[in-house]
Amino acid sequence: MAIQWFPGHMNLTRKAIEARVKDIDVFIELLDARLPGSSANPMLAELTAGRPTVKVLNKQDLADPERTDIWLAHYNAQPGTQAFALSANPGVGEKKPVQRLRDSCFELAPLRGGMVKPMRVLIGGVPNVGKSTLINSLVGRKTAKTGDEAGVTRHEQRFVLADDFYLYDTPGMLWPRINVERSGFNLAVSGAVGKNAYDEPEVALEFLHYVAKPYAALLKARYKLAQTVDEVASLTDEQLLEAIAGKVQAVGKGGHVDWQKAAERVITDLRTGALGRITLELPDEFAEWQALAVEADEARDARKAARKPPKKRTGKRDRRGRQTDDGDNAAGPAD
Ligand SMILES: Nc1nc2c(ncn2[C@@H]2O[C@H](COP(=O)(O)OP(=O)(O)OP(=O)(O)O)[C@@H](O)[C@H]2O)c(=O)[nH]1
Ligand SMILES: [Mg+2]
Repeated sequence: MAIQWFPGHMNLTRKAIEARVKDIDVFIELLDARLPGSSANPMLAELTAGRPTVKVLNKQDLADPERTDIWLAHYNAQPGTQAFALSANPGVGEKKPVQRLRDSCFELAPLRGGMVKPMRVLIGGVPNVGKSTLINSLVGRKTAKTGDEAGVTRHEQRFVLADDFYLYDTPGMLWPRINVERSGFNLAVSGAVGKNAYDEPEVALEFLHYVAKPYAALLKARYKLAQTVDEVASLTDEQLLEAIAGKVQAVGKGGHVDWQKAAERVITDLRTGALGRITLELPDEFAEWQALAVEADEARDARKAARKPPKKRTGKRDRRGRQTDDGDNAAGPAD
């Protein structure tokens, strides 16, 4: 089942951003460095089209550094886009990259600054990606509410970084139909989707399906699995979750596997970084998933169109009372 989560407050956020965007000088799009493709919200891109944009790959401390470089090269190659990676969480990252973000805003909007033309920056992104944390780091104190769950910020809020520099924090937003199925799973496992909108075992299995090959060594190390790295890489998703369950006290006396408990453990270990630095997608892979999703959508639309009932007769009659519909009977009897 594809994962979808677009509660009412996200629709309100969409409207609030739409109204605000004309008064904005720079848009900072916060992406999750572990899923830099899937966490890019197409609806936000549409709403902020034409605005100078900085793409920030946040939570870089949790992401695979080699893959982060690949994603940065990918985004920096796009015209009019500046991208860099950082950790908004001051406990984890360095302060410097956060300060650099300020400079980037002035580079992108050089005519702003001073009391008359203050710099106005909107920070947006999917839920739980670290928007409010970044605001706190930029302002230098804990002023915006943050929390380790999706949907902490509920309303747009303005923060004053300096007399001539305003920041707008926005609630995390997804989009009404996530058509790339793997994006839904990656968003869910990262913590961007509300808890009730997905099934933990399904999300954990999909996660293991992806990471088993590139990150088998991390899985083996974290769960002290008996199998060799190669064996771990070739287990099925269920076998792998079962092997993990055996190591995290998620197997009952009769050998009954507690899939929910094992899944929750795997998900938490990814979110906290206990599993190691993992990135769930590469630019080429993501492009492929998108292309497949477009194909699937087209096939779906074609099936829908084919199911449409045949055109009804219009029931119009000419002056002599004969049927004039343009369907099968259009020829009608000759005089
Ligand atoms: N490891 C790590 N954790 C981070 C980083 N940035 C934010 N976090 C954590 O991510 C969680 C979410 O942070 P928030 O700032 O509340 O996220 P948000 O984007 O404002 O979330 P919503 O308001 O729900 O949309 C918190 O537990 C933060 O401590 C980071 O760079 N690294
Ligand atoms: Mg927030």
